[in-house]
Amino acid sequence: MNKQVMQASDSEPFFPMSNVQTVTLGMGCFWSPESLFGHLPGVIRTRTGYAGGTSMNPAYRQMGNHTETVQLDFSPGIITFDEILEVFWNNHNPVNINNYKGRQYLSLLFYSDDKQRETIQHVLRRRKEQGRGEPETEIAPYSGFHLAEDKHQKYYLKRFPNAIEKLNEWFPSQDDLNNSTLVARLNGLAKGYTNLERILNEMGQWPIRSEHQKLIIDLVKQIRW
Ligand code: MHO
Repeated sequence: MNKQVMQASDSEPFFPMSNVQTVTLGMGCFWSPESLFGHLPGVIRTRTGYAGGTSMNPAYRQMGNHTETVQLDFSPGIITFDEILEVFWNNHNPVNINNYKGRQYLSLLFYSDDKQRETIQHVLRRRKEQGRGEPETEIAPYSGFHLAEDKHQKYYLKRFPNAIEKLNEWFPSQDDLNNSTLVARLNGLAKGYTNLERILNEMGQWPIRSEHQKLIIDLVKQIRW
C-alpha cells in the first residue's frame, strides 16, 4: 500500500463540516455506547470522555464528580437527532445505572442548542404517550467535555491488534484514529453491532474520491479479525 497516495487528512472528514450536530450522552460504561453509535450511518465521529462535573482534569482513575460519556458528531440529513435519542433511550436503563458507582455511571443528556432541547421534549412526550414512562435521565445544556485516555477510545476495536496495525498505516496519530468515521464503524463491528458488508456498502455512498474509496476498501478487506 502506498502511503503517499492518501494521507488521513485527504480522506477525512468524509462529510462536509457544515450542518454537523454534536451531542454528549451518558449511558454507563462508555465503551459500549461508543460502539453502538459508531456503527450508525450518519454518525461521523465518536469519542469517549468525562462530562457533567466540576472537578479539574478528570481521568479514568480520578473522575471526581464527572460521568463517563460518549460524544457524537452526526449529520442530521442522514440520521436525525430524534433517531439518536430513540437509540439512546432504547439501549440503557436509566433507573438501573443511577446509584451505581456514584456519578461515574449516570444517564445523562447534554444538548447543544434550543432546537435539540425542543426535540428532546418532543421525543419524551411521544415516548410517554407510547407508555414508555419518563426516563430518569439528567438533561442539561452542554457544559464541556474532557476527552478520555487513548486506551478508552474505540476500546472494542483495540481488542483486535491486526485491525489497529493496519489502520495505523492510514491514521498514524491517535487524533486521526479518534476522528475517523471508518474507525467508528469498525469499532461498532468489533462489538458485533454491524457487519463488514454493511460497512462496505455504506462506504460506497461516502463523498470521497473513488480512488481513495478503493484503497480504503482494500485496507478493510485485509484486516484479520
Ligand atoms: N470496569 C468495568 C467497566 C469499565 S468502563 C470504562 C469493566 O471492566 O467492564 O467503566
